[in-house]
Amino acid sequence: MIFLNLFLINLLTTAAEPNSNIGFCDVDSKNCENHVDEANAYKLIFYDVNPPEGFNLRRDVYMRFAIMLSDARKRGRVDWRLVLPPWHKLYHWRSSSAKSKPQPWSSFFNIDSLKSFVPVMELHEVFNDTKTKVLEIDTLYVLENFENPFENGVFEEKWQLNSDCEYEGNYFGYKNITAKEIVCVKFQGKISKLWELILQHPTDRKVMFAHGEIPLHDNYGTKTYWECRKSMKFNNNLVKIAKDFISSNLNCNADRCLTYLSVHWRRKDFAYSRPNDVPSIKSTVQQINFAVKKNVPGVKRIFIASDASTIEMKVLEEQLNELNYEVYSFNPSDVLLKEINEGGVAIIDQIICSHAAYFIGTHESTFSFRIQEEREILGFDGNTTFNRLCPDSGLCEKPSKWKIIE
Ligand SMILES: Nc1nc2c(ncn2[C@@H]2O[C@H](COP(=O)(O)OP(=O)(O)O)[C@@H](O)[C@H]2O)c(=O)[nH]1
Ligand SMILES: [Mg+2]
Repeated sequence: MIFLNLFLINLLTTAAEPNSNIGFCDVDSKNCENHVDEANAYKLIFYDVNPPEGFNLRRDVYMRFAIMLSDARKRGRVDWRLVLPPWHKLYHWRSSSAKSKPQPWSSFFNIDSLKSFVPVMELHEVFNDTKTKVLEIDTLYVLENFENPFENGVFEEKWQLNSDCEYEGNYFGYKNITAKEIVCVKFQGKISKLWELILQHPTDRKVMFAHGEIPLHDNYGTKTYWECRKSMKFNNNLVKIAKDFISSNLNCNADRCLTYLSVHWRRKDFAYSRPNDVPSIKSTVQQINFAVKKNVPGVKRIFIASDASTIEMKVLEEQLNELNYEVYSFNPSDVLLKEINEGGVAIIDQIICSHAAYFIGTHESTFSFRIQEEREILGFDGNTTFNRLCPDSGLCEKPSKWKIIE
């Protein structure tokens, strides 16, 4: 057994053929450390998402890849690891405190918990393991949509190689990542279909997909979906800051609080691009007041999570104060903002919304969807969760209820 282990270790280090001069470690070199490194021992899947997409759609794209890998492992394909794409200059992170350096997933999530679902690696771990300053992807697949997804009136799952195109991304903000081969592929359908592409180049060990948001979930809302979702626990530091806020401002130390109602009031691009989905300030106040009276009478504290401007927030707060509500929002000090950045603040907003007695979200906002999922995990009654702000007039479709499956 010991012999077999040594043999395997030897095989793996030999395969790496490192040479200290070029950043690798040469087999004959005295400087060569004799250890198995994960990045060389396993095949790696990297992915990237369309730059304008926000944090919460990116969380869903992660789940698609994580579930694809988990399903493949169940079928015996165990030699792949998923590399977590660093968070780099997201469109919504605009403040001067937003770090220009790509952020690892550990800034926001509990990596051990992610790993409990599927083997993932941070990109910096790949660099640590390869002991080189340059990372070369074997094949980078640039995914593109078909012009007409419903050709002949049907949505057919398919892919098609498309010559002549370029990768317009920036490798997560890293200058030292390249690809040996770039292949453009028109793609539509389930994410497990990506294996068909991967198997086109069976010797590849590092494969990347640009526009990882194009492939769809194989199945949405299944038991595996929820297992994956539950493993996406937040970073402990952010959880602690949120719980301290709830305890000291919202008078609750339980998981399911009775003391406040929370609202995700999405503004910015939603306020001007979806005027038929989001209400005016006046109507927002009326809807909050109505929801309290009907569902949680006696509650006086309202927590507002929002990307609204300071002016809009002030007007909303004043109007709620006039109805005798106490209004809370999470406003970090400059020092804390520098430490946790806007991504951390958004997560703290989500955690605080998740624990409220009653939640009202914004229609079709993935930020609100993630809060609803968190509340399902916490065991809230669905009636307190799947609620939305309605437009000032016209139709107000009820949110779909995505109930947890244990
Ligand atoms: N702190 C904070 N940020 C928000 C809030 N709502 C939206 N944002 C920011 O705006 C982004 C919205 O993009 P995304 O996560 O894709 O959600 P969606 O656009 O609402 O579906 C978030 O990631 C945040 O950066 C909020 O209530 N609080
Ligand atoms: Mg978005």
